[in-house]
Amino acid sequence: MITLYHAPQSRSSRIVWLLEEVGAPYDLKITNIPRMDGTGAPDPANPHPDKKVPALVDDGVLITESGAIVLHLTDKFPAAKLGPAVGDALRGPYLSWLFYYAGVMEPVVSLDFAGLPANPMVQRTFRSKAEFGARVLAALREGPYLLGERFSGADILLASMLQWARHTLPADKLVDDYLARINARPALGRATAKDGG
Ligand SMILES: N[C@@H](CCC(=O)N[C@@H](CS)C(=O)NCC(=O)O)C(=O)O
Repeated sequence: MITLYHAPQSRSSRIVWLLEEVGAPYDLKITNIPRMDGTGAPDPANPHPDKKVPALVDDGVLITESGAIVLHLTDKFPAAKLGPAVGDALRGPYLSWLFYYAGVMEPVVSLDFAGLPANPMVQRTFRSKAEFGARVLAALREGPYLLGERFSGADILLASMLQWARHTLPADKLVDDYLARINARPALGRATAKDGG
């Protein structure tokens, strides 16, 4: 049994979306978290070590971090074809996008949101929005998705960031069309309907 600890309109919303995409039965545990506006509080029932969401428990095993959860679910449900398997030529690009998203894009966007000034150490480690924007645009030019013809868990991570902060990528029709295409997915509609808590 899969249980998702989920706070509405948060990073766990994209995992609700992915669970709808894979079509697996799951239990949604609505979870309190501290919010930026000062509301909310850590939920003692949340098994996440930092009391964050998403936290996924699959057959008693806890998985945290959006990228890890996406990889776990796309591997576990291969029939959904949302994650190229080991041996598939797209596995490398798939892993690269998942880890680039988690290890570079989210930190850069967080620093940007925090209004921190550009810093040589940060630039050296992560580069900047300009570099990841160029990389995404190059992929979408081949498109229509990050892995070419194949929609994947990596698109769920990227699109969920864009749904919240479109300006993190360049103002380009390629990105707008990409987002519109993804926003029309029925699984996203079902997830959004469940996201109110
Ligand atoms: N890197 C983590 C970030 C998780 C995260 O920061 N989640 C936020 C919600 S969007 C949270 O639970 N915040 C509550 C807190 O900071 O205590 C992931 O992608 O899973």
